[in-house]
Amino acid sequence: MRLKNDWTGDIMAQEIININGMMCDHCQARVEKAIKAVKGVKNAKVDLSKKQATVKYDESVTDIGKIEKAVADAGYEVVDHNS
Ligand SMILES: [Cu+2]
Repeated sequence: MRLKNDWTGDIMAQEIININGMMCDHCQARVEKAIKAVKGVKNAKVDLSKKQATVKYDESVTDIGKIEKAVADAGYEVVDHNS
């Protein structure tokens, strides 16, 4: 999904990533921190009950593969993502 910012003209990509292995608030915070640490990510929100991360990022800087790798490197399993 593409989001255009009418004020700046920036186009952000938004993806929802389905993640397995998050058990508690600690896991949620860890995944969110890992995603936000990826250069080009503008925002990340992790929903523990839905097992999903909603990520907004600049496609000219990063891509979904790098973001998913960051989740995996933090110790969690990426199931898939919805464009
Ligand atoms: Cu946990």
